[in-house]
Amino acid sequence: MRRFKLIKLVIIIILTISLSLTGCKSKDRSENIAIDLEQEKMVDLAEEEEMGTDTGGEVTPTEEEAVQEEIEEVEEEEVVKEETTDQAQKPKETEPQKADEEEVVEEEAALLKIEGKVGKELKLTLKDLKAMDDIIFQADYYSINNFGTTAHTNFKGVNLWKLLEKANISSEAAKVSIIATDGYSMEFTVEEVKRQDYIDETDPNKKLPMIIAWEENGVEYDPVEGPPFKLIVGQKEAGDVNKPQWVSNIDRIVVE
Ligand SMILES: Nc1nc2c(c(=O)[nH]1)N[C@H]1C(S)=C(S)[C@@H](COP(=O)(O)O)O[C@H]1N2
Ligand SMILES: [Mo]
Repeated sequence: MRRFKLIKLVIIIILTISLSLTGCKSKDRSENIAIDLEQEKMVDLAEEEEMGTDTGGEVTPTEEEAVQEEIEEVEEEEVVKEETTDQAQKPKETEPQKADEEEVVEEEAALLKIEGKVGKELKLTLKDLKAMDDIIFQADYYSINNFGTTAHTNFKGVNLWKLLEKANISSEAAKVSIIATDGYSMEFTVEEVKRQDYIDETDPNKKLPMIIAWEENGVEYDPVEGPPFKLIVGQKEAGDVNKPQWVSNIDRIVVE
């Protein structure tokens, strides 16, 4: 009887090793399940034999056959399981991939939209903006935020008023809203957008337009973080807290 148990133990060990070595390298989970299942079966088998007719320590051909049958059953189940998990996993694997691709496409196509009271509504890519040599503007803008933090930041972009002229802004237009993808928005009067003399209170010689920037301190915005367009405004007068007006990740400009 002891010998018989030893043989069964050896068979279980061999089976466990051989199963863990075969075929299911990329399917760790189904492999483990298959091994658990197999071990359960072997335990069942051992229990049955323990309770049933004792053959006196000899492994009879019938018992060997039974063991072999169990092995084959387990292996078959394993294959079926692998197939079903394959089928179940494939759509799960491809769907997020598709979503990623769509995201990439959206990023590539990040468009600055100009809508409302304009002769021609525009949908501009970063490339389109960069090609507008005649209205590109670069300068250091001074900023003050709500906490009183001040800074000078260099921006490169296009002159917003000249961009709206390219879109044939209507003479009836009164307001311009700059709307970001996160819902943040700023509204200006057409007169405010027209101004080309915003100031840097630390440098009385500067006259600054409102711009749509794509580059900050020599670094372009990362399109992964949103549309790479940011509204920059100088100060109206000394002490003007202008930084909250700088709208990041602009989705569209609406003229009303
Ligand atoms: N899209 C978007 N732009 C935004 C904001 C925002 O929440 N969303 N916050 C504004 C405020 S209140 C400030 S002070 C500045 C902060 O700019 P920073 O994040 O570059 O410091 O961004 C402004 N632009
Ligand atoms: Mo802010």
